[in-house]
Amino acid sequence: MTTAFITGITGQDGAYLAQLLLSKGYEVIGMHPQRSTPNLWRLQELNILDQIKLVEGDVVDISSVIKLLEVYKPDEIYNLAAQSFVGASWNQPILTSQITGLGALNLLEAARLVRPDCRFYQASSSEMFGKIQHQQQTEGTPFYPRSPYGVAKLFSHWMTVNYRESHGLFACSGILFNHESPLRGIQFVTRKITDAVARISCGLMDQVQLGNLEAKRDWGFAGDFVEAMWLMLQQDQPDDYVIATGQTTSVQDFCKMAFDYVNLDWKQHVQVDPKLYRPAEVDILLGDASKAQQQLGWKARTRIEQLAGMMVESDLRRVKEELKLKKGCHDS
Ligand code: NDP
Ligand code: GDR
Repeated sequence: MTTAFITGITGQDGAYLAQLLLSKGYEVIGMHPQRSTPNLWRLQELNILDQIKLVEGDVVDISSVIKLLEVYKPDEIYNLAAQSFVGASWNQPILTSQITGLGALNLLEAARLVRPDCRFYQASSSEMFGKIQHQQQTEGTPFYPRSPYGVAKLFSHWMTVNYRESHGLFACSGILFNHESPLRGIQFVTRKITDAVARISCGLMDQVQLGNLEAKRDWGFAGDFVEAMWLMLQQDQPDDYVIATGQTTSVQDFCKMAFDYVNLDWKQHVQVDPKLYRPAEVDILLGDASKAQQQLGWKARTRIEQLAGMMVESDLRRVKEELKLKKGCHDS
């Protein structure tokens, strides 16, 4: 049985990747940081919690990682752990660099020391492109990160390349563009919008405050994107790949799609709050995943309209469930 070790198992991608690997017959060891209440709702929603071996460890603490690699001897390591919210990285640049930057180096170094023959995946990001220099970004586009998060990801990206080139580690960096799902964290703009759509449509609120509506992102579905992570580690040679849909959409157009889904006019319910603007913005991202298509046979399958609909449906279900529970409490 192949054993996979996933850091960030409790996050959006950790949950979908674990589901994929379990379906392929893997043993999945999922590492999560020590929390007074672990964040298990995603694994519960996918109904896979009891199939994963959950272990506590922190990417900032290399000794915890080394011990876990010694015990579980994984064949594949997926480093998904991060402080992943770009907006928060200006308030916590040092913590972000420790987790998102140095954390990846800890994993690489632990892998080199304990499991040098394993295959390693690093969750890199289109945020590394930042201030756009090519209309459509490929593996060859120069990087120009615009946030402490982007800078930290650039460090971990180059460390991954460096461990491959200096130590011969089978290390791949997946440069993934934004990917969303019903399991997306609520602070990210797509989920913030679809949650608001559900609450407004159920009469629980009337307005949602957003920042820059002009920003454009290449948004895909997380369920499609985790397949690319796995495919990278199944190749004969390690390499880096851009993973994207090849279509870009503004925040405003995403609002329109989500509100249209429940026949509401977004203009009546969206307010712009300048406090939500970022100190430096990534205006537009648009990826070219031709290399992944040619070498991995990977292509995004879910269109943005489908994704928006899937997320609104799921938030409507959650909000209605919440209302039912509240009503049950009042009645009893
Ligand atoms: P999430 O924010 O949903 O998940 C992050 C995970 O990291 C959580 O499980 C979190 O645990 C864990 N974590 C945080 N700090 C530590 C730590 N110190 N040690 C160990 N684990 C920690 O992110 P996503 O699932 O969306 O993304 C997965 C990875 O891919 C991240 O590295 C992200 O930066 C990167 N990425 C994501 C993209 C996207 O669009 N989703 C695009 C490109 C890259 P807890 O739940 O307890 O906080
Ligand atoms: P991003 O995602 O920064 O691209 O990082 P996010 O959804 O946070 O922002 C996307 C764009 O929307 C604009 N925006 C708002 N964003 C948030 N969060 N909240 C708002 O109210 C709001 N209004 C407008 C932002 O300014 C931005 O332009 C995500 C994360 O998953 C990273 O970890 C990952 O690396 C990148 O995607 C690729």
